[in-house]
Amino acid sequence: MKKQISRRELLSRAAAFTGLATLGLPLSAIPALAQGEEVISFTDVPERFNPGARSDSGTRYIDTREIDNFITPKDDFYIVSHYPQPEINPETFRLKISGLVGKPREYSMDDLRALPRIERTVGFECGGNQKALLHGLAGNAWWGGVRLASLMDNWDVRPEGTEVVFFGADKGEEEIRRAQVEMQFARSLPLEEARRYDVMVAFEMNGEPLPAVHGAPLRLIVPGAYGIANVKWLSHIHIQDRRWMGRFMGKDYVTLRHRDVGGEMMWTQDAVSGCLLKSVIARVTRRGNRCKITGFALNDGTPMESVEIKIDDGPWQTATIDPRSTDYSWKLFTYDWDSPTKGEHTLVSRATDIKGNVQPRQEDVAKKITYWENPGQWPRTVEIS
Ligand SMILES: Nc1nc2c(c(=O)[nH]1)N[C@H]1C(S)=C(S)[C@@H](COP(=O)(O)O)O[C@H]1N2
Ligand SMILES: [Mo]
Repeated sequence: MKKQISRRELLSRAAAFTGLATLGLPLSAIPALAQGEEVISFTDVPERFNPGARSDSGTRYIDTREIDNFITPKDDFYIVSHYPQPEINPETFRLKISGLVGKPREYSMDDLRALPRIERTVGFECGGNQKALLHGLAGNAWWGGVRLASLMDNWDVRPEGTEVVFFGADKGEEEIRRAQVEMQFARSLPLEEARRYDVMVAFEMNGEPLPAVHGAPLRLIVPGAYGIANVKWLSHIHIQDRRWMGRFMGKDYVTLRHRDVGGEMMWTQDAVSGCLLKSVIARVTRRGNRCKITGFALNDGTPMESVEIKIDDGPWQTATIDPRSTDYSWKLFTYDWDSPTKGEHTLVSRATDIKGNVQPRQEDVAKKITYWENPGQWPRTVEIS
């Protein structure tokens, strides 16, 4: 697949694909190409790449080659749901609080909406994001809701309460040591992490009510974490004295890697939690003799120092980070590539945070067996005609 895509072709494709033309929706969801600008094709796109469609398991990824918005439109945002989507009536819905608290309690949606509202731009990716999907399990949205710490202030959490468990209303059958049990989606956070200033229970996405598929009426947002932490259809919060060990903390979303533990190399298993420093080249456009390289970077919220681009065997060059970026948003970056020569080129990016952490090359990422967490530098190839 080495052809250049014209603006018209791209527009009609995008319209057909999202049904925007028929719905009469604003064109902002369509890649904004300036007059005379064209998209350059990557030559490394997997054959079975099928963005925008829901797979049998309900997963949907974006076409990162079409990223042109700082905020991902809610209808485009990627979807990962491990159990069937629960039906929740927001009128009768109650968020239940239980466990090592002064006394159990409940909040209706009206109770939550009456509290001081906060808004945060938070981007995240699925811990299972990967090259085969062109890293399309990622997005950035503007979430509105209530700060979790201010809710917790009223719970009289007992001193033994050290872990906060978040249950989604979605359930599924799990086979554990040959027993069939029904389990609810759940994740937990240590108390101190749950009380972090930016952690929120969200009921709005991009200024509108949270869509059902993204967790309506309520979801947890843990800025700086992989997507798995952001429990959708949040219906119950339970305080206990130990970590939750369910499927999504103790079995799946667990990275088996070989790493240094006090001077000894060991195989270790860690729950996917804080987002590893990462950048991805997503899109290349061209106008006349000038190319523009665009991508996104994500991390745990440590301020980003730089994103750099390397073309073929050239030096690392500093890209421009979108000034709308916040610590917890994704960071879009662009780089002007003047007068590229004809032929195939390799482009790679690397992110550096202010603590001096540098995104590792693929070969320097600690050896791991499981496919979760893919922060290595990702060289991409394009054909300039
Ligand atoms: N209740 C519940 N929350 C969930 C999930 C789920 O299956 N059930 N999937 C998680 C995973 S793995 C990811 S990557 C994000 C995806 O959020 P999105 O579908 O809104 O993009 O939600 C997380 N929260
Ligand atoms: Mo995920």
